[in-house]
Amino acid sequence: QTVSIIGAPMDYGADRRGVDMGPSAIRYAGLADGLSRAGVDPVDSGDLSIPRAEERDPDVEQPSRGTAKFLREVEDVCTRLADRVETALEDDAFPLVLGGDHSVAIGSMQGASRDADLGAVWFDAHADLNTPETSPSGNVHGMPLAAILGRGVFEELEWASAPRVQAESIAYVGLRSIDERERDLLRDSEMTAFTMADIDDRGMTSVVEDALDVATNTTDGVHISLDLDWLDPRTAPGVGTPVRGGVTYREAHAALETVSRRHETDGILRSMDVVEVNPILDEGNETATLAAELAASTFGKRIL
Ligand code: DIR
Ligand code: MN
Ligand code: MN
Ligand code: MN
Repeated sequence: QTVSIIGAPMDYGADRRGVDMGPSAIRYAGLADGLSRAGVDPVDSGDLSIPRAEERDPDVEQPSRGTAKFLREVEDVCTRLADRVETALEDDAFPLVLGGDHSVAIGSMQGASRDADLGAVWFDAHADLNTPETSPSGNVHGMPLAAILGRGVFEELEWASAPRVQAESIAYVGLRSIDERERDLLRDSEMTAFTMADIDDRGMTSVVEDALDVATNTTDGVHISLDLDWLDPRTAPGVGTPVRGGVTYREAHAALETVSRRHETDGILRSMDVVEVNPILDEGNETATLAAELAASTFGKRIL
């Protein structure tokens, strides 16, 4: 299988600068080699060109309700990214998107769901379900699922919502930081949420099996969204919003090997993004290295 690596060096959606260097750092950490060793054929299709945030005004063109910084820039990047993802799929390649902050997932899921009903497994400390009205930060990286599902003011923004992604087909794994008003949105939604407590109780493998059942039920394929702040900050320090009590190194590999095994038997995967690696906050590129390893695990890298 060909894996098309698409860099989306965007940091409009997060407060901390530096996440735009994520694609370079993950490539430098040996992504392509790792994928080859896992048995797939990586083809690097380069980076989207993205103007620096300093050249832009974060406040222009706010949504009719609430705040979403750089929303117009996010729209521009995600629209181009969605086209790239769709093209990769049309060429029978698997789109692997490197972020960038998590708002890139709006573009990757848009593109991956144009010709398919898409489920998703969201590996993240955060729920990413704020709308511009509920967000305490105004940062779009805390909103991609609300955008895709057309919640709140996103309902009016056609570029953001993806009608072929249903809440019932989305499962979170590893949640541990949810904003107050975001919690209400999550409780009222049809999404399945596995928190860190579920992983403690049942073990990672069994939780991920259930998450995959949710994401494959009545869909044509699964999108994997991997936010590196899903991991414990001691293992993955290079992220903008670290939250203590996260997934361990071994749990993370177990999770993505579980995804890989299901893909080998049932061909479930359609697209993936790996986001929020911030080299400026990292220690010796270890978070980027982990991101590259976990991508390789997803495509079948095994110990034996
Ligand atoms: C927070 C942080 N919930 C927000 N979200 C993050 O700004 O909406 N998502 N860091 O990955
Ligand atoms: Mn996230
Ligand atoms: Mn098409
Ligand atoms: Mn997160």
